[in-house]
Order: sequence, then structure tokens, then C-alpha cells
Amino acid sequence: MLTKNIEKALNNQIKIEAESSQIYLAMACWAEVKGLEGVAGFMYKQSDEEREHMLKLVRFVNERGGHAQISALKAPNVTFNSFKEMFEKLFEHEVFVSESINELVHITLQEKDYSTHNFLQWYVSEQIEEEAMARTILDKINMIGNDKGGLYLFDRDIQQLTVSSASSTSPE
Ligand code: OFO
Repeated sequence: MLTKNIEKALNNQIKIEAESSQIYLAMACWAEVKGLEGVAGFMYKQSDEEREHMLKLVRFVNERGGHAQISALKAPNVTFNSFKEMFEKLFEHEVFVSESINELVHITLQEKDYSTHNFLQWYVSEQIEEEAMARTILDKINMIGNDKGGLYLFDRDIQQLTVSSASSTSPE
């Protein structure tokens, strides 16, 4: 059984994961209309993964005697000055999500809720992977600079880049 405090914190994370999905969906749309099909495909996939993260939390809250809240979401940014800026925003967002997960883990320890603490370990590993992936992408973008040919190859190859743990260990 979840305490009210934990339930509230998990519901907050549900909202963050839902907003992440919307943010990445907006990025996918921006990339698609700019003709970056590979980047768009990658972002659509990221958006789907965030929805899965949200659903995993929703089911956990409901199964543990709480009530998952589906709330209104903040509208995401829909345009970017460059695809480099878009990926910088993605990285910043993942760092923010990691901080939020860490805070959640901290609360479970304070409340001595070891089953929720255990459940959250999947998210802890996932955030390590997602931050690493965002960093790898930014390194590649910095290498490309203004080279159009480099951008073409990046757009072609990005779909091969997946978060290893996220793609192989999808949430139930
Ligand atoms: Fe939900 O992992 Fe990214 O934000």
C-alpha cells in the first residue's frame, strides 16, 4: 500500500513522463517538417518510450492501492533554431528527469517504502542510459559542425542509435 506522500510523488512523475512524451513528439514534428526523416523517426520512438515509462508508473500506482492521476500537461516548445539546439534541449530535459527520479528515490527511503524503491531502480538505470545517449548525440553533432554531408549521414544513421537498456528491457 502506498503512503499518500509516495502516491503524490509518483503521480508527479507520471506527469513528467507524459510531458516528456509530448516534448519529444513536438521535436519529431519539427524534424519531420525540416526534412530530417531519420531524426524524426528517432524522436517518434523516444516519444513512444516516454509514454511506456508513464504507463509503467500508472499501473504500479493503481496496483499498489493508489489512484494514478492523468492531468493536464504543459505545452511543449514546438520550434528550434537548429537541430543542435533541439538535442541540447533533449539532454537538459533528461538531466531534469534524472533529478526528479533521484528525488523520488530519496522520498521512498525516507518513507521506508522498499518495494517502490526497488521498482524505481529500473528508472535509475534507464536515466543513466538516456543521458549517455543524449551526450553521444551531442558529441556527434559537434563533430559535424556545419558540414551538410555530415548532417545527411547523421540523419541516415541516427535510427540505429537506441538506448540499449530501454530497447531491450521494455517495461511490462
Ligand atoms: Fe522517461 O526517460 Fe527520458 O525522460
